[in-house]
Amino acid sequence: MKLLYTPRSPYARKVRVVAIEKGIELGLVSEDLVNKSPGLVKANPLGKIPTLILDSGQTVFDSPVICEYLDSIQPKPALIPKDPDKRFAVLTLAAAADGLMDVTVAMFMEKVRHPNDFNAAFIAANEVTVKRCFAYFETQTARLKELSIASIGLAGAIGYLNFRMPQLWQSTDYPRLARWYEEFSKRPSMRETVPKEK
Ligand SMILES: N[C@@H](CCC(=O)N[C@@H](CS)C(=O)NCC(=O)O)C(=O)O
Repeated sequence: MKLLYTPRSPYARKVRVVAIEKGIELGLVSEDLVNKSPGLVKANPLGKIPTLILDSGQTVFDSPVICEYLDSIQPKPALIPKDPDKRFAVLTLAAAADGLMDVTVAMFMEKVRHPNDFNAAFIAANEVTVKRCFAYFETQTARLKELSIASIGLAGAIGYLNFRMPQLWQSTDYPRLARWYEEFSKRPSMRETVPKEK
């Protein structure tokens, strides 16, 4: 199994953490997202990472689907509960964590594309969303204590925000979330996948 990824992507980090926690070995193939490889665009018409290529040649994307695939081939530890109430609570929290990644990536890309004349109103609106998400996650720490697709996704989302825009992570405003994040970040799977540029 090969994972097309970049070492900075929070979506790819989520998949890598899931694989490490489950003891699944992934062959990592680092991709250039500016000059996309024929292998990437053949495997995924969207040209996005993470994309998983199975030994059979079948491809699986995007990151929530890859995580579900990994959870189905190696059920332990279970990261997506089966019980409907728990399942949709965890999946909803995971969707919020993915959304936090989306917002952070969008702000970062706006500043990369327009370093001198970025859309300040767009950035300000997204910063408000980031704060709203943190306030929401601050109320969800009891659920986050369990290792799940939601806790893994959120830790990766906060890690990415810290990597790109550390000034937005005002941990003193969210004491329970900050304590949870500090503890979660000690996991070997998190330490092994800390985002880096190359
Ligand atoms: N919803 C997707 C998002 C993946 C994504 O946006 N990946 C970025 C890198 S962090 C990417 O491939 N960007 C290249 C592009 O959009 O052309 C997922 O969860 O996998």
